[in-house]
Amino acid sequence: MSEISVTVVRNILEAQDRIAKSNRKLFEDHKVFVLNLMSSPGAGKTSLLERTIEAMKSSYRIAVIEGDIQSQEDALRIKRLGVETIQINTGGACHLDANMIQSALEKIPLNAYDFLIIENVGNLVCPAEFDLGEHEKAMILSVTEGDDKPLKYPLMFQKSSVLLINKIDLIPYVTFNTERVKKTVSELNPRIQVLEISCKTGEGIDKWVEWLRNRISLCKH
Ligand SMILES: Nc1nc2c(ncn2[C@@H]2O[C@H](COP(=O)(O)OP(=O)(O)O)[C@@H](O)[C@H]2O)c(=O)[nH]1
Ligand SMILES: [Mg+2]
Repeated sequence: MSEISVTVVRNILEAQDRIAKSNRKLFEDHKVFVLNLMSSPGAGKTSLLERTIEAMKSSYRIAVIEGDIQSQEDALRIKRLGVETIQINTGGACHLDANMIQSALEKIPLNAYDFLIIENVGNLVCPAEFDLGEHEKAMILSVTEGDDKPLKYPLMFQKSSVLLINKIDLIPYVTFNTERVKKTVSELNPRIQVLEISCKTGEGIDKWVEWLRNRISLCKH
């Protein structure tokens, strides 16, 4: 890479950091708890949003930003639950960035919400590298992806506050060593909390909702 292109890349990254800081200030000023939900495609992000919204929408004012390379599929699934949803199509980019969130925020009156969930683009690598201004990052690893993923893709596990091991209803049919994942992940990130869930049966969702309730309430003070 030439010196000029290195400088341009650095300027772009610094601009993204500034925008992330300004998003974070906006969220704090409005006392809205913001979660960045990440995983590989198909791990269960939208399914978890559906479960979460069903469990929490009577007590909290929730808005959702859906990130996808293309299509409105996920936004349509969430809108069906009666929740304000903004779809961002990245048009090829494999992750959301702070600038895209800032543009989406023009359509979301933050003072009308307690909780904003951002479903990032399905990808186990790039989303972890970009600060959106969120309070917390959470990630899903589903049991069909294999128990070696924390070793292969450590960054997302290091950056997340919570790891949700999803699709535990499928454990009898796949080779997945939950203890191995927990051990690797706690070595990569000692502060990470691991929750075992099934979006299909609803198992473990109560603990996840409890974690969210605590975080939302911390944001209000
Ligand atoms: N068996 C099982 N299937 C699940 C579970 N959670 C999600 N799925 C399925 O996994 C597929 C991908 O889910 P989706 O929520 O769209 O994943 P996303 O791409 O991460 O948003 C869908 O067919 C879901 O029905 C689960 O806990 N158990
Ligand atoms: Mg989805």
